[in-house]
Amino acid sequence: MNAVFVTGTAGAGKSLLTSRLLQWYKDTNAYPVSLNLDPGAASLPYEPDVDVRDYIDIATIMDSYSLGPNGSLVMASDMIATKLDEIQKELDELNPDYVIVDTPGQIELFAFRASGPYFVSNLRADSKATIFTFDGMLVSSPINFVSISLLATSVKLRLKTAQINALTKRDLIIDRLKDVLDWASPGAALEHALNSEKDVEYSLLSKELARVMSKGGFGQSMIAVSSVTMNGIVNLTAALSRTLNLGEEG
Ligand SMILES: Nc1nc2c(ncn2[C@@H]2O[C@H](COP(=O)(O)OP(=O)(O)O)[C@@H](O)[C@H]2O)c(=O)[nH]1
Ligand SMILES: [Mg+2]
Repeated sequence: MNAVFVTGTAGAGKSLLTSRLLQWYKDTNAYPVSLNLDPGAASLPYEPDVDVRDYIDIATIMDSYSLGPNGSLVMASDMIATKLDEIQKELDELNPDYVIVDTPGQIELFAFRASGPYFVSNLRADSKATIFTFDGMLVSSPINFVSISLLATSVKLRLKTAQINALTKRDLIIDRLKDVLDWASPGAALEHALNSEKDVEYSLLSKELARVMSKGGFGQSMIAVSSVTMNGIVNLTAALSRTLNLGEEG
């Protein structure tokens, strides 16, 4: 079983991408299953094969502990790790080629508290990879690009898995797709773009951060995908195969 964790900011397109990856693997005669790890998910664009909501119920938590919606989401996220054994058992019984893991809408509840990293490192799988989704709609300026790259780096530091950066909603950003992909590529495009930013202080800070991340090996490439047109999904799954195989060899 190969585990693919789909992470990213709320609304970046994690759940829809999860459904598309499932479909793509099914179409190529592999056996993928989905794992929904978002206890707060109201509706999902796929039918989860394994679902953390079967074990953690937000409404019950709200009632039992007199918590509001935010407090109960935090508590529910902290409980994810305690359900690892049950979830592992369900997955082992299904015995899939791939498990595509849709993570909680609020990235900080998953990546920056103890539960998410514990779950990722203790789930038993042959190989693991994380996809960090850059919301195409949010990457509207070079400075925004750097700030989301920082978040992606931060998630990598927390989850400690091989990570692939995916730029989502490419169908909505065709006019600036080339710019964004240039910023993500090795070379001087990002620095040039940041030089044109009006505010010198933020331009300098962003350039320094971009330089450090690039030196540290962050973001060698970015794969633009659309979960509406399916454009780029084949590139993303090819990158996943390479990453997952590397993990096996290493
Ligand atoms: N046009 C377009 N919309 C998308 C794409 N991916 C996601 N969306 C939309 O963006 C919204 C958030 O997507 P969702 O998968 O729920 O994001 P999540 O919060 O990261 O799970 C939904 O309305 C999706 O239909 C895409 O590639 N293209
Ligand atoms: Mg979602």
